[in-house]
Amino acid sequence: MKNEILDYIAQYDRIIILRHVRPDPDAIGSQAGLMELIKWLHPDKTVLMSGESDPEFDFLTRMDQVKDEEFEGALVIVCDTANRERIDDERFQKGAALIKIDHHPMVDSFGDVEWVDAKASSTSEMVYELFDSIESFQGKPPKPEMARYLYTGIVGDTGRFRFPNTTERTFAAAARLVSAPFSREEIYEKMYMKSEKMLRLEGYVLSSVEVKPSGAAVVHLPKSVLERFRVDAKEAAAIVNSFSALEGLKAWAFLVEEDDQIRLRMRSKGPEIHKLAEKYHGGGHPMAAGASAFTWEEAEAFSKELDTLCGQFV
Ligand SMILES: [Mn+2]
Repeated sequence: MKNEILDYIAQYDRIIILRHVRPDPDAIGSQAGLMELIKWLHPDKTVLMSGESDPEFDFLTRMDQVKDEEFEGALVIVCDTANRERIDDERFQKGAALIKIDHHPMVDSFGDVEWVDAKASSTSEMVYELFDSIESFQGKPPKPEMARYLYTGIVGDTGRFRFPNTTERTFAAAARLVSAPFSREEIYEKMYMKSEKMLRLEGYVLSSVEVKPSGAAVVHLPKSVLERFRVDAKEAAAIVNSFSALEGLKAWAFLVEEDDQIRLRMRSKGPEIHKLAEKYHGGGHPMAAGASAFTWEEAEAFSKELDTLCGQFV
């Protein structure tokens, strides 16, 4: 599979790399890491990244402005995206060939080549392994920029090497990546330093959240609460992982009110939640998923279903 992908890359002069909407560190990390890898391997090729820019990741990299005609004859590679609907650039089919590289469980098959490895911690880990498979790079330290992107993606999707998706492969990748000089401190600071207001919000949520007998917990974060703590919807969603240690908890959701919808940020320690996410206009992993409700009634219906799902799980 890796060789097939490298063969495709060798055949095209222009390569456009995409990833999912509402990017996370692994989406950007795998996208930008793959770009650096291809540029290193083939300095003459044009490699572009497309997708909406997210200020949160400006410290990492920025997207290119890719013109429609640049898709013509190009190889398009989509990273970290299980289904076509979540690809952040609807022009993904305008290229001459399409490749998918992803670690989510297969939900939507697309592309001329699909490399899906649900056992990988992250797509960044897979891109690292693509790099590691290349003969001419054996024994060489990775390029610092590439290493920085891939390391960031792995750190993001493993919760700093704490989640059970962290394996020997993950540490093998990290071990070689950190042989390149880049600031790990900067990554941790940008991604995890919590401000005072975030700590206050976390305290508020932890003291008000109630774990139901089923093991489900739902945290309501309407605009009034966000305003009170002076955080935006994105910042509020960032503390969703702070709850895993609560007594008796099986699965939980943050209901975060945005301008046009209520985002349902779900996490689980047992019941598989991705199917429920799909039912509510979303998707994701069995233990981490995201969805949307468009009214509070719909959000309530979702909460009931989460409760039932947890109740059925033993
Ligand atoms: Mn990922």
